[in-house]
Amino acid sequence: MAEDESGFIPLVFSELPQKEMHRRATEFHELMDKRRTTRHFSSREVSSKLIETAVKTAGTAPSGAHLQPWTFVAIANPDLKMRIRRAAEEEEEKFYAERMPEAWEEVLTPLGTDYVKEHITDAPWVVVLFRHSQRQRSNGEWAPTYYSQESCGIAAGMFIAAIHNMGLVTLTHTPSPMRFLGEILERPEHETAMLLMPVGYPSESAMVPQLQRKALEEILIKKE
Ligand code: IYR
Repeated sequence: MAEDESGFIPLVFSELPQKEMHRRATEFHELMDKRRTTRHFSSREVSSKLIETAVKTAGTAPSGAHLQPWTFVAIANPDLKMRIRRAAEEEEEKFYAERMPEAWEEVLTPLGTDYVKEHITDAPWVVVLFRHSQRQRSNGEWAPTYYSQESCGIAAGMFIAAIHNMGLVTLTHTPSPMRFLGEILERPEHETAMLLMPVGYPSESAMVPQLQRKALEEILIKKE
């Protein structure tokens, strides 16, 4: 494929037959509909290759001005996981005891969460997604990134889908505040921790809340 002077190349796109499109669409939905978030992880090992592949998949996400404003830190080291858990629990204990507003409690209580975060030490891997609020030019100067929240949100979604597709589970955990993650993981100032995702097998007694997903009619408005 010849490169154009403008730096553009032809799009690689292979059209699928209609029937195949419908088959794949349904199959993918059925797969994703089986995804559940659990807080109960087995400590069974997971190959680091699988984590690498999930991060590579996340790294295919579209991003504002293609700045790819993300860093994934994948932690298997038990001491680091323990330090993260202790710090997360310290913050979460204050949140659950003092900081949680009543309206928040109303929707969180049915999900049975509390300040104890054993998933951080149980899971073989903890992946922390850091969002870049700034980028460094090649001359060392700093400049903004664009739509980094949206970009990292999309990348996180793709990571979650990749983990589910490979037969593992993850949990989107947002310890609040999560500044401690940058400190423990020694990330630079322009990177802000956004999401902590334990990854692994579910424990044999893993539970999930009995939830209902909204019906299509509740989430889709068609204007034809
Ligand atoms: N960050 C806390 C609280 C929490 C908030 C929401 I919104 C959740 O969906 C679940 C938990 C925690 O992780 O426990």
